[in-house]
Formats: sequence, C-alpha cells, structure tokens
Amino acid sequence: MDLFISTPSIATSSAIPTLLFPCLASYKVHHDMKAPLAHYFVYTGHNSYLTGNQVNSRSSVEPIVQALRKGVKVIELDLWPNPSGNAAEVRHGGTLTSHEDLQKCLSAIKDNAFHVSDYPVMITLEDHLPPKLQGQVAKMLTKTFREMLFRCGSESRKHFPSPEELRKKILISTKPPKEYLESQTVQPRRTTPMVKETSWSRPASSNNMAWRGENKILEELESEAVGYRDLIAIHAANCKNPLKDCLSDDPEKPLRISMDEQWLETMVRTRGTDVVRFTQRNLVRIYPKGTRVDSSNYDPLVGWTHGAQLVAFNMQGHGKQLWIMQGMFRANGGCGYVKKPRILLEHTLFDPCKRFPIKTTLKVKIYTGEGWDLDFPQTHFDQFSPPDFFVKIGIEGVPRDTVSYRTETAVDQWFPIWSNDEFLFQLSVPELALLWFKVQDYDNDTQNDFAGQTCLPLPELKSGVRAVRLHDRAGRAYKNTRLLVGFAFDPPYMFR
Ligand SMILES: [Ca+2]
Ligand SMILES: [Ca+2]
Repeated sequence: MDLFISTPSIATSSAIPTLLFPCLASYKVHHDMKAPLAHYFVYTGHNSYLTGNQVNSRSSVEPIVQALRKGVKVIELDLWPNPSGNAAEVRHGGTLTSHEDLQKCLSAIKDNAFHVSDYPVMITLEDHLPPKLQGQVAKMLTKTFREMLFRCGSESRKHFPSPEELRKKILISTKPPKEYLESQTVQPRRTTPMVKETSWSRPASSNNMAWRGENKILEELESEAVGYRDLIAIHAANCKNPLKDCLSDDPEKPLRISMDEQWLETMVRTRGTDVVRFTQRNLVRIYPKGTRVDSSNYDPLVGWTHGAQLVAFNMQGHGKQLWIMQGMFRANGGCGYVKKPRILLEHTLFDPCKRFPIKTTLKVKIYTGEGWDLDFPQTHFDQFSPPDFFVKIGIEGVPRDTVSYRTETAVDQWFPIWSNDEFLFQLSVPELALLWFKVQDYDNDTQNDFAGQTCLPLPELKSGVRAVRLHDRAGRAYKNTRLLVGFAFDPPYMFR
C-alpha cells in the first residue's frame, strides 16, 4: 500500500513552499519545562572560547556569542592564572592557543544568554585557579550577572530545579574549592599548570600565594574562595576515583560528573543501566577525548541513549556528528532544552543495547529537490554540465536502529527527480532516533561536492509530503535549497 499522497503536482514544479509544508510538528517550545534539569538534554559546548583547533587557534568571545545565538545553553570556560599570577584568564591550558579576557567572556554571555530562549544558561568552569584568584572570579561573576546568578542557598534539594523555575538565570557549575584542592594534592605534579614556559603561558611564579604549602591554601580557602563556593549552583564531583565511586550519588544533593567519550564507552560496556539510573537525577557531561586536536566531534548517541544531558561538542567544528547535534536541538522550538523520552526516566532501567521489538517503520520517499541554481554559482558543482545530485539518508539512534541508504544519482539536473527512491527504517526505539540527509554532487574522478545536509528529530517529524530545508556544512540554512520528501510511520506511533 502506498502510504503517501500520490506524488503532488508541486513535486515537479520548481516551487516547494517550505512554509506550507514544514517538516517539524512545532517551531515553538512545547515540551513540559517543569521537570528537574536532569530530565532534559541540553545543548552543550566544549571549550566554547576557541575559534579553531584545540592546539594553536585563537581564543575569542566570538564563538561564545555565536554558540549562544544558535541556542547553546552550556558554555565552558577554562580558567588559568595569567602569566603574572594576579588575575584569571581564559585559555586552553598546556597548548599554544591564545588567551581571552575573562570579563569579556562573561559580558558576552550576559548579553547573549537569552537570545534564543529564556531558559537557563550554565557556565561550566574548568578551574585551575589558586584560592586568591577564585575569590577574584567570584567578585567578577557577582558583579557581571547580579540577580541573574542562581544560588542554591542552604536548603537541601533532592532534585535540580526545572528550566521553567530557572528562566533568565545563569548557573555556575564547577568543583567546589575543597574538591579542587583534593584533586590538586592527589596529583602533586599538577599543582602547577601543565603549560609550556613561554611569555604568554608561564605558570604563576613560585612566590605566588597559590603555590605555597597546603596549610596556607587551606587558610585562604576559608576566606578568599568562600564567596566562590557560594556561587556554585551545580556541584561538579571529583571524578578521579575509580569508576564505581563516580556513579554513587548523594541522596541529599544532585551532582554533575564529567567524563570523556572514551571513558563513557568503557563505562557503558559494563554499567550502561547504572549510567541511565544516575542520569535520572544527576547531570552527566561528556566531552571530546584529548586527541581530537582538530576540534572534531564524536557520536553523541552513546551519551544520549544512556541519558547523559550535557554532550559537549566543539561547535566550531564541522561534520556529520555536529549535524546530528544540531538536529537534536531543532526539537522543542530550538530553545536549547529537549525533554528526555520517558523510557530514560522509568524505574525499569533502559538498556539501549538490548534488542527491543520493532515499534514502527518510518517510510521516507525522496521526490525531488530545488534551489541549488539560486544558492550556488552555475559552475560550482561541475564546470561544463549541470550537477549530478544524490542523497544519503540515515537514522542515528540506538545501535539496532542505526542504518543508512542512498538514492540513485540524478545525472545532469539542477532540479533532480528521484522517482524510485523509497526507504524503510525499522525502529525499535523511535524516541531516540534522528533522521539525517546529506546531498552530494557525484564526481567520478574527484571527491564528490557537498550540496547540503540536515537532521530532524523523529519525535517531531510530521507525516505527509514535506519541504526539507537544507543547510551548509556549518549548519546555516540555505536560502532556497530544499528537498521534497514524503514521511509516514507505519503503524502510526505515539511518542512519549
Ligand atoms: Ca562536481
Ligand atoms: Ca554533471
């Protein structure tokens, strides 16, 4: 049975009206925003101040502004003492990246935090500061954000507040000074920053207060950094202990832990459901492994399918993983918060590696595309002939559902028509699936030319014939370029 409306006449005309046929169910916030923070996936940046690679690129406020304006809600700043040790600065310690002024970064966050939505912005601080400078940073944070800063107060909370409760608030998340000190004394060699001896990244001089004896530091902790501790809305736990301690939560107080992508992969191999349980109340942040010096990213589904809220990405990078990330946060009106599906919050712990029965089949029929002639120069794809477009299409989700296909090549056509291309995706966990498209111009002697991409969150996908807007590598929508695609769930599926 053909579940699609018979190919509409517009399919062969050159005007696919995007506004009349949007492919997402809603472009407004429509998820319940009154659940604890741990019940949401949050759009999260890694080393948000870097303009390029992780080794020698420039630090700037610009990528911070860009990220916030795209809906990113978690900004990471690495804080180090400046060369003279009398102020904190933002840089990627141990590398040749340049530094940026902390005050500039904080002001940029303040000015752009709520550009996309009023829901809270979290600043994760990777803090390499001595107590004296922590005190200084506390004053800066207080002065910059004032009443925007969310403070926990003394009351104990079993759960984080909700995004609704935290509207227009800035949350600071880092290790409290005591844990910071412990983490420093466990590994004495790290009490000085791991940086090369150059004029711009000299460790604080040895007579600096920071590097005196532990007792002295403890005294300073009591005075200087007390203000800093009070500003920490979300406590990051010290995660240098063996894995098992990492996931043992405090019943009186939810926490945030951080781990890199490799650590997560190791952990989920043996303790996947423990991670899911932990994320029902606590926050887990995943970050790229250290060898991703080119600012590339990793598979975000490993984190999401185990309930990890803060899957931190290098937003300045390119590539399919970033497109998947952008696709996830097109959901819920692009507000930066996506409510986790119910399966991740249930008492019976979800195991994404288990083989669940197929719940529905997504049928996708790619009819045609248009707009390249308007968005690209005539010789952009091929010098002497029209382009030869084909579409790769796939699902990213739990391992069982992840699959990809491609259409035939529409040779020498600015308005490609793919007449026989219908794809079936059997889905066992549709709630955690995203559908991605990548269009390329086929070249038999050189690398294919990129011609557009997009990714759509399945829970928000509308059935019927839809205009699917395409984006460039960085995720900016093309003005005119789009596909005409039919979607149907068989049987219809109720997302929860
Ligand atoms: Ca070409
Ligand atoms: Ca051609």
